[in-house]
Amino acid sequence: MAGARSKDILEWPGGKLDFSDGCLIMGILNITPDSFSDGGEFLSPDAAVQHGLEMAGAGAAVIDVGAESSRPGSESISAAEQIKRAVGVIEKLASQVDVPISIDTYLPEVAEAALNAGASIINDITALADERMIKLAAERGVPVVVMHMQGTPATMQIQPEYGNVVKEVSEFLIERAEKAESFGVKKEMIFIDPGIGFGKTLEHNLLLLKHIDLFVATGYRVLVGASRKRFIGEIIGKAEPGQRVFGTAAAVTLCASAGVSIVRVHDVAEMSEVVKVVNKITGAG
Ligand code: HH2
Repeated sequence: MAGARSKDILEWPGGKLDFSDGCLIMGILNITPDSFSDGGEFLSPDAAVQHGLEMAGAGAAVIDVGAESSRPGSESISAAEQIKRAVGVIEKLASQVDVPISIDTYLPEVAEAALNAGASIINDITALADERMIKLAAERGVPVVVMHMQGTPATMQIQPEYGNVVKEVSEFLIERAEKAESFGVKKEMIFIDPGIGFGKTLEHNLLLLKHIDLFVATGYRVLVGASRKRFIGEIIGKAEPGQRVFGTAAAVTLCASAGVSIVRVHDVAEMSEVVKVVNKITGAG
């Protein structure tokens, strides 16, 4: 029997994503000395490009390049330094892979340099707080990820508080998404992301994931980044991020079955298999 899904292809200048089979994988490429899980592993440009190629080969539909860690307690680094770390890697990667590359930054200067180097998606953990970022996304016609965070990475885990976390986060994301639309970003180019671990306690993260279907029901595509995060370690008693792969698989399964469009992960080969099986099950009939 043929699958129940219809064709669902997102195309823009410089890229294309095919959601017809369901959820897709975004592979994380951190060119940083201090990321919480893989800091320092891919700081050399050659190692970073190699890892990007491996992730594309292992099933990543998007490669997300980040040049600044946003782990709890991290400090920001300059646009010039981020550009120095990211641009050469993006240029090389873009010439060798046919999957789109996203740039994980909230600085318009970094996003623009990355787009000029061959990236074609903007992943903004500050939900387009800087209007120049919205204008850039509108001008270039590229997809944007609009992520929720309470506070800043330096302070966000000190004492996160919400009345109703699901309601507050989804209302915030809809407001930011609508603002982007008012600047000319097309609705189908906007991905909303509840920002797992960004100013959230364990309970907040659990509620956001439990009710992730409500985010899907907004009509915006949804992206979730739960990979190897601390809340998983708290549940399974694993302090080492690399030991949180099965815990990540549980969160990925839940997201993919709830209709999330993209999961952002470190373990691309493993999560590709997880998502393939979930997509087959949800698309059956
Ligand atoms: N999480 C991290 C970074 N960027 N972007 C989106 N859209 N959603 C996320 O959940 C998200 C993100 C943090 O994870 P990681 O990149 O592995 O670590 P670090 O920030 O320490 O580099």
